Amino acid sequence: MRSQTQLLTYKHYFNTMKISKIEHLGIAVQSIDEVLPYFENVLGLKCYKTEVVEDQKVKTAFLKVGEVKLELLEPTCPESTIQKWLDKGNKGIHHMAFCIEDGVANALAEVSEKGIRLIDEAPRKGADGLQIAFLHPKSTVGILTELCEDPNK
Ligand code: CMX
Repeated sequence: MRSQTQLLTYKHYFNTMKISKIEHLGIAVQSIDEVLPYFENVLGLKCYKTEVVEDQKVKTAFLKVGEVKLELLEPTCPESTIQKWLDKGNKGIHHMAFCIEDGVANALAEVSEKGIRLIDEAPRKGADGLQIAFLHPKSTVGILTELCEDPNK
């Protein structure tokens, strides 16, 4: 395990992943139906898709703000990581997702070398047809971070 000082310098690394944009902000909610009127009727955004991601135990709803998506996350069972997070009294923004130009697999190899703790060792299928991988918030300044890649681009 690397020390905090080593983690904070990264001086001898020349390469960094190429982030093209924020892909989405993940927002944890107990009920999509209950919060959707706020996003649609107050903020004037439009939900364009809902999808259940079985292996993540979540139902998702997507809205767009310009190029950036908001991903509402509703737990589908008590064992869902989203339900556990809500049960601890948290709510609101749960994670931040970046679009990686040069591939999630490359980025994982690179950040792992830098001592960042991975939740996913390899890209896997996420919502909205993306390949995704999560980095642990304990090594990403407290922000649960998702790396995303559109396999069709
Ligand atoms: N943001 C910041 N910190 C978080 C966090 C979050 N969203 N979720 C958990 N943590 C922190 C906790 O506060 C805890 O800190 P302390 O040890 O200081 O108390 C630490 O991380 C560990 O949390 P935990 O509740 O003990 O452990 P969990 O078993 O819940 O696992 C995590 C946490 C991040 C590994 C897990 O939630 C995970 O794997 N997340 C990634 C997958 C995910 O979020 N899927 C749903 C989204 C679906 C999608 O977008 O496709």
